[in-house]
Amino acid sequence: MTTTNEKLKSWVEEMAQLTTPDRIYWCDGSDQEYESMVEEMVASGDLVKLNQDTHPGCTLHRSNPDDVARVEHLTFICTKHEDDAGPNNNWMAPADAHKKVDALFAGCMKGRTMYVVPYVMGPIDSPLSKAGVELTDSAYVVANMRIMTRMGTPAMKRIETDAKDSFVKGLHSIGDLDPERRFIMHFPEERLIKSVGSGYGGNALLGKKCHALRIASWEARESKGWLAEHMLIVGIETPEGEIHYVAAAFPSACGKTNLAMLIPPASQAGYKVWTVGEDIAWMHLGDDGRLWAINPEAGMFGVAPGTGKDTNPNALQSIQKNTIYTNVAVTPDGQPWWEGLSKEPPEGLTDWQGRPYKAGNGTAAHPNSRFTVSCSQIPSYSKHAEDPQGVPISAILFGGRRASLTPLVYQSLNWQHGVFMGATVASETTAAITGQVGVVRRDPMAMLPFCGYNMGDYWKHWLQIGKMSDNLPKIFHVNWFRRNGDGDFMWPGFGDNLRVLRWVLERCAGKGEAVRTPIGYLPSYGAIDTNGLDVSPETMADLTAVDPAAWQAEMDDINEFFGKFGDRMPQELLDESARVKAELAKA
Ligand code: GTP
Ligand code: SPV
Ligand code: MN
Repeated sequence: MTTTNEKLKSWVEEMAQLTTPDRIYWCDGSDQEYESMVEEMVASGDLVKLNQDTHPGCTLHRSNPDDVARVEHLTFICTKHEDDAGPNNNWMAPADAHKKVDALFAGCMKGRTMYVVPYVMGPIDSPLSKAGVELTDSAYVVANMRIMTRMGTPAMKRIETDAKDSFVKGLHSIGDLDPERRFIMHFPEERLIKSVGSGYGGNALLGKKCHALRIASWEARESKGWLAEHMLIVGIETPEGEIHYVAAAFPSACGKTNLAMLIPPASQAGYKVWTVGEDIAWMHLGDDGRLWAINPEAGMFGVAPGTGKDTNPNALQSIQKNTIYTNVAVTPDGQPWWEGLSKEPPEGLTDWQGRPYKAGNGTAAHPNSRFTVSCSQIPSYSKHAEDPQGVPISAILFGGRRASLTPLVYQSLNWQHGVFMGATVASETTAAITGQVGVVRRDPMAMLPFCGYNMGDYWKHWLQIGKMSDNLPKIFHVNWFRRNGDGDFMWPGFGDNLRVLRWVLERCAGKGEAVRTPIGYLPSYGAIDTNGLDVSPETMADLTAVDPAAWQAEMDDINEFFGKFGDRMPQELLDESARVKAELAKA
């Protein structure tokens, strides 16, 4: 196979000249192709077959122990002007970046196959979807792309019939997996991604963070009227049978997958939850002035640890078949295992590195171990998830993982204040990125690692959307992760987060009791249904209160952060900050 698209054909030839693969293989995305690639990887040791009686179609990949998460310090936005990348990104001049990575790409596919992977992000026939082509020398990446995107012949058709040749180009090689020779480079002005030296997740599956967030966020601002966001999309069906859609941005490993498929607790009879997306949302302004969201992805690359029958039974059920596991542990009879699947590690476990499990060696599964599975296997997958126009969003939630300060939930006073709330999200770092875990950092809109341009301009884009419609979603901030003096979570989380979503939807409907404070509307005492919960009234009061002194300190930190953006900083957010600070001083 090849292609009738001349631009694609010549780019593939050029990249083959650079990387010198032994073979070029054009992927069609068929079941047969997937199965034969899996067999090849099992033969080469790249994949291990899991227990086919309990987990049919499931395999395990053990990545290089130095290649287990996204590498933010090696991720670059390469624009002509450094200011266009902004203080939120690493920047390199395009010519320098090309030179640097092309030296690593030179001859790197010798002895290997170059796979040509055409893909579409979004429902295959949606006008909102976008195409790309990833060239990679990793069969594991191809198998994952097949699950995560609409990959193969239908995608190629779309690319060949697009007169504008708007597909995004991605060149990927695992190289020698040396962290010293690893770079994830983005050239938004060329609609191009070059990634070398990693085979893991967002570093290597270029449709996900590189295309659907970094390149797409750039494009969304340029063409106006839409947003590419690190957000889940979930539909809440009320006992009356109305479905309201919520989009929520939480940083990596802060609960998007879990919220997207929560199961209502017994006390919340009549509610149903429908999953549309669990990591990325593209939201377009509709003719009705509402924001309509599609999920550009077709699969999930979800965090394994913590996924259990009490926390996320929907996810657990999704991953019993046709799933690629990465860096989990294995039981003696070949079943996948991770911390949180059961209380104690089973006897005779093999850890994520393939060694007999020993308590002294750290966790059995890597903290950022993951599963790759098609969304079609999610029991709560929405029948509207493939709607070409997307689903209308009623509320946007921002949130982070913070042991103290930020309340369980509060609502912005208006769109501008909501943008301020998103811009000031802070969260404790997690194992999803290499580096220290548990350090609070600012992660605006959960997009710090994913915004493909200057964050100051990104906030302006958000504010601009606010001026284009008066029918936009209401904006809220949530925090499921407050801890008490003993270090225990104060809020039960997971399924019980529905109680918070109910208050959110009541507020959207102009109901739901709230108290206005300097930081926004907080739920009035008793406004959140705690019926049947083991949460004391004191804890509830604590979770829905503002501590003015602590918030003053927070405002100083926010202003210091805003200071980094210099003349790209939108005045509206500085005004908002000054307002909150002044109101706190009077509180
Ligand atoms: P990425 O895929 O990295 O973007 O992560 P995510 O935002 O989808 O996070 P995910 O839902 O996978 O959750 C990450 C971790 O947080 C898991 O270990 C969950 O068990 C845990 N978690 C999710 N929701 C809650 C919650 O409401 N309360 C508590 N305490 N933990 C939660
Ligand atoms: C994240 O880190 O936000 C993820 C995992 O969703 S990865 O695909 O590796 O970026
Ligand atoms: Mn994510």
